[in-house]
Parts: sequence; C-alpha cells; structure tokens
Amino acid sequence: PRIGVFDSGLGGLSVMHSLCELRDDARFVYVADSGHAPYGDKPVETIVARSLHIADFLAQQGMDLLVVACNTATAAAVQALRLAHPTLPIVGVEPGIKPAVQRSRNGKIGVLATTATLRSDRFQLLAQAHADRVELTLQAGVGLADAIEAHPLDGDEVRRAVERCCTPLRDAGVDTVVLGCTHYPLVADVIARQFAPAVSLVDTSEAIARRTLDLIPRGPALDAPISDRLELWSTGDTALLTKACQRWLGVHVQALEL
Ligand code: DGN
Repeated sequence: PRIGVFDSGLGGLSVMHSLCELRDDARFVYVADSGHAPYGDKPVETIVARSLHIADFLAQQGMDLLVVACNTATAAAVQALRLAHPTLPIVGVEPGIKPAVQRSRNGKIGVLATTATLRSDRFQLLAQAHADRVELTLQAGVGLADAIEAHPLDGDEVRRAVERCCTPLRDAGVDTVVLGCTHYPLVADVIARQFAPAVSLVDTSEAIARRTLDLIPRGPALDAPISDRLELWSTGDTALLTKACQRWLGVHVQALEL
C-alpha cells in the first residue's frame, strides 16, 4: 500500500520512524508543512485549510491511507478531511491520555500539547472522559515545536523551551507526562531530564503505526530499502527535512519542494 503522512513540519517523523519499523510492505509519501509551521497558535480555519490542501495533494498521489501525524491538525481538521475524502481511510493522532491513565500510579498526569490542541473540542471531550479518575495538568508547549523546527535539538533554545513547559508539570507532582504533540518525542531525552527517573513519558507513535494495520493489513514485504520507498516533500526548507530524515530514520532521501 501507499501511505501518505503529514505534519506541520518535522514532528511527524517520530510517527514515520514507527511506521518504517512496522511496515516493510508499504511505500510512504511524507509532507512537512514547514513553510506554515507551527500550527499550534494558528486559527482553526487556517489549520483546516492547510490540512485539506495537503490531503488533496496526497490523494492525487494515489495514497491508500492517510496518517495525520499531527495532534493539532487532527484536532482541528480530521472531520473535514474525512468529509472531503470519504473513501480514503484516515488515521489521526490524539494525546495518549488513555495509556497514561493505565500507567500512572499517583493519578497525576501532565499533558504537554499545543495551545490549539488543548483548546479543541476534541481534546476537551477526551480530557473530560478521564477527569473523574485522574488529575490532569494541561500545559501548552509554547514555543517548543518552533524551537524543534528551527534550532539544534541539543541546543539552548530547545532546552529553555523544554524547561519553561516542564516546570509547572514538575511542580504539580505528575508521575506521567503525555507527549501530546508529535514534535516532542524528538526531544524526549531533553524532556526526561526535567523529571525524576521514575516519571514516565507517553509517546503514542508506535500505537499510531499499529493502527494502520487495522485499516490495511500487512502485505508481502517489498524488496526495497526504506530510502527507495520514501518520498519527502516540504513547503519550507527542504534541506532541513532531508537532514532530519537522516537523523531520525537513518536514511538519505532528498526532500522535494512543494
Ligand atoms: N506536530 C504538531 C502536533 O502534533 O500537534 C504540531 C506542532 C506545531 O505545529 N506547533
């Protein structure tokens, strides 16, 4: 099958990583909307319009399945995407509160996500469904996705943004932190350093990749390395996406301009 994956930028590569591990039967087209990132503080209408535009592009490329590898775009646009492409199976992502509830021992859970995700109706419903069983501390990752797009992951800008977002969660005594934006697993080690070793981070990339198997079961493995099965497109800096792919997927694929 051909699987289309998109994110506001580089964050969806955390999901791509899991998809590559799981699906040696698939070809992938990844779109980074880096020219319009970050989505996290944009109006809902803008996020919906961008998501529809990219989904149209991927549908034209003959995708069998679409993965919206962005919590913000899923919260704002997954319904509109399903309406616009009723025959195309679409997998969205949402902050992993469910797995966090299972994992937490003290019932105090931090959710780190973009402002747009936390404000969305979809997220509010998800949070309410668990609110009577656990204490949720919601924290917007203000500036964090931008720092991950624009700066070295082990640099000061990222560390400062991480510190800013994590301090309130630490103060709240959470023992589980949901990485509710696909950019954040890329700096999971920086985030983990902000907490005691016993605090666990919930990353749903693998679960999302597995979800694609429910919609399109595994076929015979393709006799081709991932570098021949992956196309990369960026609306922003193509060199940045090429480099990030090398780092996260361990393969060189030249990103094209969209
Ligand atoms: N990676 C996106 C998410 O999962 O929400 C959004 C990052 C952003 O654009 N701020």
